[in-house]
Amino acid sequence: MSHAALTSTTAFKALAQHAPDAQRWSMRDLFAEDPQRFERMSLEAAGLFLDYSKNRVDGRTLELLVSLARERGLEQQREAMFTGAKINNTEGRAVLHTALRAPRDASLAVDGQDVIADVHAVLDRVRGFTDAVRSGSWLGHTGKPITDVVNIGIGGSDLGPKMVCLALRQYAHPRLRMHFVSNVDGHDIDANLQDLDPATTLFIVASKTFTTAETMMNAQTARAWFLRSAPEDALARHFVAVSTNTEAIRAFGIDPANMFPFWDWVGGRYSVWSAIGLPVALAVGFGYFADFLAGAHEMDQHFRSAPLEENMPALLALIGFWNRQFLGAGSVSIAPYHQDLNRFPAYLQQLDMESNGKRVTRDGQPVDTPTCPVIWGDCGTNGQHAYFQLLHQGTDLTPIDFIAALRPAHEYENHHAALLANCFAQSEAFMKGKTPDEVRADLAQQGLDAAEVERLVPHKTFPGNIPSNTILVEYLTPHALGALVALYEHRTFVQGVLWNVNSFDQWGVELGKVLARKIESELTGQAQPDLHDSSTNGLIARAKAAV
Ligand code: G6Q
Repeated sequence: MSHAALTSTTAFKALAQHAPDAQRWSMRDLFAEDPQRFERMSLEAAGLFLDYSKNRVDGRTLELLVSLARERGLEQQREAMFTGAKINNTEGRAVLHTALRAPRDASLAVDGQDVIADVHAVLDRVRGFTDAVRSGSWLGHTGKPITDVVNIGIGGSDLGPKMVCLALRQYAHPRLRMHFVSNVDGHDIDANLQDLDPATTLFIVASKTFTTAETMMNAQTARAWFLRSAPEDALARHFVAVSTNTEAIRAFGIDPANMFPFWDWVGGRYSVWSAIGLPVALAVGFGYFADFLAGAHEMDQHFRSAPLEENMPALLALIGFWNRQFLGAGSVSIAPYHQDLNRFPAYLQQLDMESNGKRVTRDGQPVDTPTCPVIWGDCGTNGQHAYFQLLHQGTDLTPIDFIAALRPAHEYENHHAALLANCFAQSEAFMKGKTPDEVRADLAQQGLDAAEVERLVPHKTFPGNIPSNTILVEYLTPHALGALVALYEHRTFVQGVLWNVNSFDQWGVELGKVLARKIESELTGQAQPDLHDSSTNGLIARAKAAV
């Protein structure tokens, strides 16, 4: 395993030598030269299909990338993660989101504790509780079943359950409406509580640390809102908590019987598989939640055992790395051609940017290449009518991940054909572009005179050669979604190994948790304004004058 600077590894040097040629390749030519390219550069795993043929790579590029992964110790580090080694070396923690979806008969000890038994004990409690709420046997304090569930959490305690509840809305319980409050901005909780009846509302306070200021403030506000119309002893029927911090939950006044624990070896952004997924299990039922876990587990097994040359997360990661390091792609656009995946880009944004948005290696040395690109995106076809312009003709190279389901969960077949046609047409257009001669031929056919044709040619030319991956599922089932999320988790892991960064800490996010405290006390008058810079002083003064 190499801890050498990335650029000094043998495989990186070989890639750097190979790159100038590869940078000149046109994907049109690569396809023309190899009729088998699609067969060669696509694969199936855990019910997902990945086409990575529309990338500026050939067999040699992939070979060199796989060599780099080996030289960086990917296989050993993968095994270290799966077996509970403390690979989160700045927090001294194991990284075991994979254990959250391991079957009951698996076994894994961390610090002498059987984590699989712990995981399934909590899952059994999740099943019991969610069955009761869904069946209507869990009653609010006036004897009515729950109709509305409000998850209060932020970051990893919000983005996962929210994304999955939206993605699986087809499976949702007809009586239960799900709400998510994350922002400390009172407009968020205000909008969410607008039409709710406290007597039929269940609050989930979700916080790994149970100290996060936004979540604590929203939870206190929800508690006060609830107690306006209910007695204290009704809280136990309406407030549950998910956390690793039992003491703090008790101090908040939540019944210990209503606590769903998880563990410090689950990172926030990797926690949807734990009791943080409680809103998902409530919405779709424990059976489908278990399918979601099973889909992820199938991807885990593929990732853990498939040779790197045929390993879907590894290939996705290696190609992303190639695009970043050697084609200069500073961002990646995620384009789900599925409306129910509309929160997926935001979810991936946290997963990837919080994990690999790092500038020092695991040993504290400055990295010697760029690391995580910016991840962003929105649903196709909406993006096509907005920012796709920049992707087609802007000055930066932005690779795209297309994600689609072959079959819809609705009956409007004509819509689905139109959707898929757009998805495939875009990936083709990004690859092929449109040459000046093709533009000329088009315009001439429309009867434009020669001068007008030449005036328009530069504007209507598309460089193409823009890399993309296409990921297909048959239906967007809980199983497929689990596999899809795990695919991206492992992609992030592999890239972290290549860059030799700790993908499992988040000191930049921790900073945000303390920064605001001082100014908040100045704003609310508890502390005398300190001397900040003139801008910050001026902004505080304006806010105080407006109160
Ligand atoms: C995730 C991050 C971060 C975290 C939130 C909420 O990996 O650490 O997004 O999830 O800051 O933290 P709590 O769950 O502790 O409230």
